[in-house]
Amino acid sequence: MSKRRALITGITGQDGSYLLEFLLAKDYEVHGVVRRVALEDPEHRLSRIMRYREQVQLHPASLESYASLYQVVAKVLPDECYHLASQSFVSYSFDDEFSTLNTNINGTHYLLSALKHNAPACRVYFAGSSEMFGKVEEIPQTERTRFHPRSTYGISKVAGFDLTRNYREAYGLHASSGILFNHESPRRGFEFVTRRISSGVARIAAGAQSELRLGNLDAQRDWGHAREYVEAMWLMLQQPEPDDYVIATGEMHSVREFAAAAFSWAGLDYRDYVTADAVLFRPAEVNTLLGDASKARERLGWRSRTSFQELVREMVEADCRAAGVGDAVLARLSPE
Ligand code: G4F
Repeated sequence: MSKRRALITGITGQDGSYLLEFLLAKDYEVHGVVRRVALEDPEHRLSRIMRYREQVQLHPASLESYASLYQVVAKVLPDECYHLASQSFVSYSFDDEFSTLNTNINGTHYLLSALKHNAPACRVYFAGSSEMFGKVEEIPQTERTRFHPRSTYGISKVAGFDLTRNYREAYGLHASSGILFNHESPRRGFEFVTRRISSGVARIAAGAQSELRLGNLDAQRDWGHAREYVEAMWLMLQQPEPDDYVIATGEMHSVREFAAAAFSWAGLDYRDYVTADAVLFRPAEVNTLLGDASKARERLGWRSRTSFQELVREMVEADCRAAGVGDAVLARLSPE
């Protein structure tokens, strides 16, 4: 039997790299969409997937170009397509609203249309986001909670969600959206708050930095482990019918709690190092995100397994090792 063929956009990111590993372990033939510049600068831009370079086929294309996505889809003819690529940094969407909307909305639309024309039987996953709930209308949030996005990033994800549902209803595509709450790991980008904290702790523990400036310490998030969240994406596409699912841990912690836990794993008190910098506050904040993943648990058999403390520990340990901190700190961080 021939291998199942998967196409991943955003394959070089945190989620893309975990999904690539997961699908290779399931014996898929994996293809990825990357920017042309990534192929020219692999050491830097393909760092998360470099060790799988021989096992994956990469295709240059841009979310801004329908023709380029169309050609990749027509060439690969995937059985499953995971659309993870986007301008995903909420904070940046306040600086460049127009490109966030253009890239995220058009990119999703182009891909769905290319699939409709070339691979209508392909099963499609769209990376929705808890940011769509924004100014939350209820706590916790479920698949039935009304969206109230607070950034153009959130608006672009609501549009992508609606497009995905419309391609399902109008053209019969097996297209599902995951409403993923924040998911982190040692592969998280440095611009996101959890990695900013874990890498800051490591630099402070290594003596390379003495202060960590953060924005709103009181914002609360539902943080899970990215490795587990990509399993949920795959499970959605194995269902007989496409649908939308909240993926979350059901636990909420503040940025302050994350910082306190991260510093404490390194034997430090966050109050000695963290300062809140007004420049890093957002013009419209999302204060409270807490997901109820009951539907995913019941229908997909999925549940989050990594505790908050274990997630923080894993991230701080990875960054401390990379920063070359001393054995005394590493001994605190190693489970044995
Ligand atoms: O880590 P963040 O930048 O993630 P955010 O905005 O929640 O978005 C992430 O999760 C979404 C899912 O809900 C994804 F769709 C999205 O693509 C991305 O992965 O910020 C988390 C919170 C915010 O409230 C922010 O104001 O942390 C607060 N924060 C406080 N200080 C900070 C900082 N955020 C960043 N990035 N940097 C800070 O220094």
